[in-house]
Amino acid sequence: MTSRVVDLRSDTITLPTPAMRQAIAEAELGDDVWREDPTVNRLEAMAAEKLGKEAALLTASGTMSNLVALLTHCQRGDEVLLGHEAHIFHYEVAGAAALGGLELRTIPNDSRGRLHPKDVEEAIRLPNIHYPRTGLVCLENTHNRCGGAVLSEADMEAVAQVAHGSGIPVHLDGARIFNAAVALGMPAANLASHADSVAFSLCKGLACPVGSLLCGSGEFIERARKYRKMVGGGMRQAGIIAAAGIVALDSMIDRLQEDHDNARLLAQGLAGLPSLRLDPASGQSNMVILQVEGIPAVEFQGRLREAGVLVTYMGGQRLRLVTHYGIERADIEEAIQRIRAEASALT
Ligand code: TLP
Repeated sequence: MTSRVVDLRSDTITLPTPAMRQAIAEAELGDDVWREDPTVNRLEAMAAEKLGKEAALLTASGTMSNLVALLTHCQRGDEVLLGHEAHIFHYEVAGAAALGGLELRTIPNDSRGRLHPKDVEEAIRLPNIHYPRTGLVCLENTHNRCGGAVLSEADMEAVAQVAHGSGIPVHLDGARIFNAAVALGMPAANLASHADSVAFSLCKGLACPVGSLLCGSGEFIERARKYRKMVGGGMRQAGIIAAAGIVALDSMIDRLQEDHDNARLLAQGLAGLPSLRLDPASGQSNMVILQVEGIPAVEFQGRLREAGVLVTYMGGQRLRLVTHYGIERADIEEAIQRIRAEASALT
């Protein structure tokens, strides 16, 4: 039995593997703004291939990939349609509004992270002197604030059909698209095929220290490259980052299944307690969301911290627990015991 702190705050806290550290040390480098970093070029080609797109662009973060995507798809004054629980809406500092002059218009996400195609259809602006232009529809898969919910290919296709039917492109915030692909047992390219651009993260379950890839058509990525430079994201010997990304794409994707197994175990271990309710998608990928009853969720979060389990506060009465590289089955068993003990003190 372990007595160490079980840190389930996020998969962003993962540390690079020994193979990544070695690849970083040995990476062949050049100036990537001049497109002369062979390691970056290799990673971008690999990412494009994995996602079934023509090209890819390495950026500093998921936030930067999403911002660059929005800037590239839209013009100032456009409206972007996205779910009310979207990461782009909640956690990206309104960059699209501040830097892109874009209006973010939310439509409801259901508890499984989905957008209803009918809601998307109704929100698309008709030509009218008073209206902004609808410039983009955004999806998120897996869905962070919906407890790691996995959108099926059909869910994505239904929304894409509506958007594309009105000539509107679709961007996928696929920070955890490989979690979705592993959960569904299908290539990530199948999911990506319903989006015109896809951003995915290297620094979450794939355990890289830094980085994200924006993928799309060759023409789109050419324009995105310019916007990346504009937001200060033209990095020089970025092969240092890309080297770890290559290791991740080669060897860290299938491992995500372990995180999903651990999340399912966690969800099962916490189910049925009178003072804790689980959001419906809990355990679908690498997350569990708890609704705390009886005391403020932040207070319960504090009690869990005292008991050696770190979790994230998600607003309202919700706490998020994320499984990731570095968390073993024994840690989950320990976390379940500690959380159950704290929860039973509430009743
Ligand atoms: N999510 C982080 C926090 O920002 C909340 C986390 O701990 O989960 N899209 C999605 C769906 C994300 O979950 C995140 C990060 C991002 C984009 C942004 O990625 P980074 O942190 O690399 O900018």
